[in-house]
Order: sequence, then C-alpha cells, then structure tokens
Amino acid sequence: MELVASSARDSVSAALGLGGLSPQQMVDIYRLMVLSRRVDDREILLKRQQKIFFQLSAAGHEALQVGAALAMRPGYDWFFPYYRDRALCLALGVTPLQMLLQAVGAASDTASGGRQMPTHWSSRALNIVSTSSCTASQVLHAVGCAEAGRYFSRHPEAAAREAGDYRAFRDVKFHGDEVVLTMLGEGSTSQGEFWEAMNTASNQKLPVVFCVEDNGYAISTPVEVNTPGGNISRLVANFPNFFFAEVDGTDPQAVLQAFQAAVAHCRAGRGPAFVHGHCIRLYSHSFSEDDSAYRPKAEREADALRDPLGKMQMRLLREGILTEEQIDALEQSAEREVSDAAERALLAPLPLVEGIAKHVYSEDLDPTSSSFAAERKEEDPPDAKSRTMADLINACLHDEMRRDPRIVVFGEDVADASREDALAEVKGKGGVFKLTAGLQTEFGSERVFNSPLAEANIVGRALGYAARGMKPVVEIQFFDYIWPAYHQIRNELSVLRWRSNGEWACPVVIRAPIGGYLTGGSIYHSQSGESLFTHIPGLRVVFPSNALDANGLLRTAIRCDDPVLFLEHKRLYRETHDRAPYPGPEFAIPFGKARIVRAGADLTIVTYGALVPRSLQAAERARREHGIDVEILDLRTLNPYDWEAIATSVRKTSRVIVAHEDMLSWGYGAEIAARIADELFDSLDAPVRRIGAMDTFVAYQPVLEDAILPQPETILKAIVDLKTY
Ligand SMILES: Cc1ncc(C[n+]2csc(CCOP(=O)(O)OP(=O)(O)O)c2C)c(N)n1
Ligand SMILES: [Mg+2]
Repeated sequence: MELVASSARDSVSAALGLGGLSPQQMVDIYRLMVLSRRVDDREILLKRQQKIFFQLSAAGHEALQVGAALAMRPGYDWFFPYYRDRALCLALGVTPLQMLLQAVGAASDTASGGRQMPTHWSSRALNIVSTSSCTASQVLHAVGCAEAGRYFSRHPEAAAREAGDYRAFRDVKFHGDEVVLTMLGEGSTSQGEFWEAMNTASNQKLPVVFCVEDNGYAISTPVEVNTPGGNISRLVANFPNFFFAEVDGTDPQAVLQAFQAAVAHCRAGRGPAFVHGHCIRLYSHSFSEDDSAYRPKAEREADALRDPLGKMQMRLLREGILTEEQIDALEQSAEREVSDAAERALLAPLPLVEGIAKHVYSEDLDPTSSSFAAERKEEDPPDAKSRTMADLINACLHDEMRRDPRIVVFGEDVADASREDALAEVKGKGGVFKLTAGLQTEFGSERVFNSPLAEANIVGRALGYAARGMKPVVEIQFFDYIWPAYHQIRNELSVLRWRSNGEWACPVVIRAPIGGYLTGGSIYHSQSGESLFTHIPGLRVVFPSNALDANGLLRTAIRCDDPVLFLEHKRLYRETHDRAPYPGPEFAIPFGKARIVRAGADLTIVTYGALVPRSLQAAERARREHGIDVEILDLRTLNPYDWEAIATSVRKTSRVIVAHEDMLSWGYGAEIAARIADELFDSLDAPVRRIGAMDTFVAYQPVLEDAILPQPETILKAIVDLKTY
C-alpha cells in the first residue's frame, strides 16, 4: 500500500507541473479511492455480522482526501485528521489491515490497541497524531504542532535528548519546512476551537493547511444552520496571511492542484492555508443512523450522481485509460486485498484485560519516585531571606527555563509586554499575579508570550507543542475560567497517551490560581473545583500550601512525563506564614508524599491548600482550649495522593476529619472519607467527618463569604465534636 501511495505521490507531483495527471497517476488515485470504499463496505458487512462494533465511512470524500494526501509528505509533514479520513490515511500509508485491526479492536491495532473506535487515526511513523472523536479539537493541536516545528528549526539545540527528565523519552523530529495538515467537517467549523486555531495560525503565519470537508451535513443538521450564508469560505476570507482555495472535492485533480498551491504557500513560510472542498456524504453519518429520516430521496439520488468513484471511473473509461475489464480487475484486486486483511484481522488476538491501566500515566518516568526527592545542594548559595510562594514559583520557572530550552510559557497576560519596545520604558506585567514576571525579559518573546484571550486555545496548542516533544508550562489566569479548556483537558490532554496505547504523550503543565478567602473575590474569582480534575485519569493534580512545597512540586511537575494541573492558591501567594528561603535550582519534591504539618495523637485532619493554615489555627486552639492533640496531614498532591500517610495517621489517632475549601457535596473529601471508611473501619473510634464549603457559590460581601467558606472555628468545632463522639 505504501508503495502505491508514494509512487502515486511522486509521479503526481511531477506531472502536475506539466499541466495534468498522467494515465498511470489517475489509475493510482482511482485505486486508492476504490480501496477506501472497499474497506468501508467490508466494515459495514462486518458490523452487520456484529464482528465489529462501530463504523464511519469516507464514502463521497475519497477524492478530496486522496488529493490532499498526495500533496503532502508522510513521515515528514504532520497530520491531525478527523474521523472520516480513511482515504487520506490510506494514501499516507496506513494499511487496510491496520484499519481493520482497529475495527475489530485487536491487541495489534497500531493506532490504539483496541481502545478507540475505528477510523481514529494514529501513526508515529507517519506523523499522524492520535485523534479523538471530538469535532474540531484537533485543529488547535495542529497549530501547536506547527509552532513547535518552527521553534525547533530556530533552536535545534533544544531537540537534544537529555537524561534526568521527560526529555529522555520525548524524541524530536523536525526539518524546518514541514507543513501541518488538519482536516475537519463543515459542521465542526462552528466550534470555537476552529476560530481560535484560525486566529493563531493567521497571527503567527504558521504552516498549517486547514481542510474543510464540506459534505453539507453535520449528522442531520444542514450546512446553513452551522454556517451563516452556507459557505465557510466567505466567512474566513478576511483572515490575514492565508492562502485560500475552494474546490470541487469530488474531483481529485482539482483538489490536488489546490493543495499543491496551499502546501507551497505554507512551506515557503508565507502563512497558513485554507482549502474548502465540496464533497458528498454518500452513506449516513455513521452506520448507527439512517439519513433517510431527514434527507429527501431526490437529494440523496442527486448526491449519488456526484459519487467521486463513479465520476473517476467514467473519466478513466472516457479517456481510454482503462477498459471496463481493467476496471473490474482493479476493483477485484482491491477487494482481495481488503478480504485478506479482514480475514487476518478477525483472527488477531484480542487485547488483554490485564493491560487496561497501561499508559494512563507515563510508564517511563514515575513522579512519585525518590529520584524526584532532590534536596538543596551544598554548593547553592545560602539564602536566608524568606520568599513568598509567588516568589518561589517565579524562581522555579526561571531556573527550569534556564535548564531546559524546550520550555515555553504562554497564557493570558503572562508576558512582560507583547510590544517588546515598551520594555525599554516600563517594568512589564508578567501575569496578573506577577508569577511569570521577568521571564520574557530573560528568555525572549519566542519562549514567553501572551495567548489570545481563549482558554481552549492555550491548552489545545500546548498539547500540539508537547506532542512534538516540547514542554509548555501554560497559565490559566484564574481557575474560574478554566472551563472553556475543560474539554481539551478532559478529552484530549489527559487521554492522549492512553488512547494511543502509549504512542503519543503530551506532558504539559497547566498552572492555575485557585480559591477564595479574598474578601471580595465573589463568584468568578474564588472558585475551587479540584475534584472535577482529580476525577480525570491521566492528569496529575498538585495543590501546594506553602512556598517551599510550591517550588519543589513545580519542579517535579515540569520535569515529569505526565500532564499536570498545578493549582496555586491565590490567598497563599503572599502570606507571611508560608514563606521559605530559596532552595536552589535542583530542589524537588516527589508527588504522592504528604507532609505531617503537625504531629498529634488524638485526631487526624487530612487537608491541603488554604485549609492547611486554617486547620493549624484550629489545632492550636484545640490544644490550648480543650487539650486535644491534633495531627495535620497536608496531602500536597491530590492525584496521586499519599494513602499510606493517611492510613498510618488514622491507625494512630482513630479519629479523622477530611477538610477542604471546595463545596462539601461530591468534593475531594468524599473519596478520601469513603476509602477510610472502607479500608480502615477497624481502626476508627468515630465516624469519618468532612468539612467543606456550603453547597453554593462564593459571594462578594465578606459576611457571606465568611459563612460560605470553612473557617478555623468550623474546624475547631468539628475537632471537639469528634473527640467527644
Ligand atoms: C465536540 C463534539 N460534539 C458533538 C459530537 C457528536 N458529533 C459527531 S460527528 C458530528 C457532526 C460533524 O459534522 P461535520 O463536522 O460536518 O463532519 P461530517 O461528519 O459531516 O464529516 C457530531 C455532532 C462530537 N463528536 N464532538
Ligand atoms: Mg459535514
């Protein structure tokens, strides 16, 4: 298959320069289109026989996809396709056998090992980055991927493999003129992520080809509902720096010509390209639905007349390139290839149940390991001055950026000044909380820069960067505004490694200021919500309570090989009680190791974040006023969390409170309390208590805020109640 594809590609490129396709090239293209249709039809048969479990076809899109693929260089250029791109992937070099192995969910499915539906592509060798089912999330990854390619071409030294952190496992490939292709349906252009990607590709003149496969429907929704005026080309026409083409997507020659011009524009560094191909959806959206429920018969029949296979076949006959017998022979040979592949796929061993948890996290680098327990080195200059959490986070970012040229920092307002000239005169912004202050000044605007005001843009691009081997350390300005990025975090960032069976990874760090107790922070600057992230497999969640921990945990977050959500409590940024001297550039704390903040014999409080100092206040009063000796455990990381430390403490004290700032119901404490009740029942002398905020939002008026969020008095009362239970 690869031979056919590459020979078609090379010969086609040569011939188009001469003004047309040679007969052999047309035959090669036709064969790829037929092969794609045959795999679709075989899968439909297998689905009817209940031997596979899902089916999505490229029928009607083949000419557009083959034309696109033949203008690209697989394994050199980069690809972010969508679920309908069978013919594209065949033409790039994915084999029918690989496709059918995924359809049956075989262990040897090279794209996902039986984890993803069919047509969810992935191939490291071909630079096809694993795709999800989410419409349009992939286009932001394509943008980040192009940015990373440009970065490595300008800083080749950053590509070096380094031992001691994630770089040992993240190989880098780049050429300097590679192009990134991303494909999506016309319905998917309604997603904000599409516009966010167009924004950055345009602004930064990135070598990304966006191809919209416009089949006129998004499941049952016709194009004019998704696209005002019914034509996406008209809507995007004013984006600067783009090459635009709108083509008949059922004509492979027209498509190829448009793509060659688009790719040339990108390769030359002139900017991105947008190719809008009008095609047809010949079958229903998927095998699981029936389009006769919403499309009139006449319309479906008219579409069938535009079947790109039929048109190409007519052309081959009309121009005397193939006889009917030769077409029959070609189709039979494609059919045989697909039948053989199906037979083999049906016999392929299934994945082992024992392997389910593999690749949820990095198999290579364990952030809980003692290799991350690096103390302050002797030769570091002693620095007695106590620094705030904000200072020590900023110091860690400076240290790590000096050490690792693959780190880039971006987010809203994180730069000192986007207009660099201003820095001659002004101090610079460096983040709304100043946590990134001075980074742009020291490391330059290529490594530290402002994003557009769009959270999905930040996380989606970061994924693309990281898939290429870089280490984005991005900032979400306020946790309260992380929600536009939640889709990217939940459905993309955290699952990329698992869904590709370890083939791809994106160890991004997301820093996010969180929490209340601000006196006036109100609903949109006081939120907690960490349990919504600890509930995501594949994502590490860190929540330090003091300056030293923040420094050491951020270093581990940056050096490790997993995506990390690093939660920074705003109220703790500049407190006096949690300060520490600068611990040097190698100080690190492993994940999953709780800290005993205060040892005690009578009762344990398991807590983290802003409830650490509040629990401490309550514990001191409990000792003074009631003679109760409380032990406090600061979890420091919420996923993973230190179960051993919890169990040891509860076995000692037999009484436990789980305390957090977030709302009580469905909060992080529910899981910890349930596990204690389950596994430590015999050690308990009293029920497990939980403390959390009221089940409401945080109000602006301080009287209300104080009543909503847990206070030291709340904790003290629970301590006394539980001790006397
Ligand atoms: C974010 C998201 N929302 C909804 C869906 C369900 N869904 C799957 S495909 C689809 C329609 C996509 O239409 P279009 O972009 O035109 O692509 P086509 O299927 O027509 O090729 C929808 C709504 C999804 N997969 N992802
Ligand atoms: Mg569509």
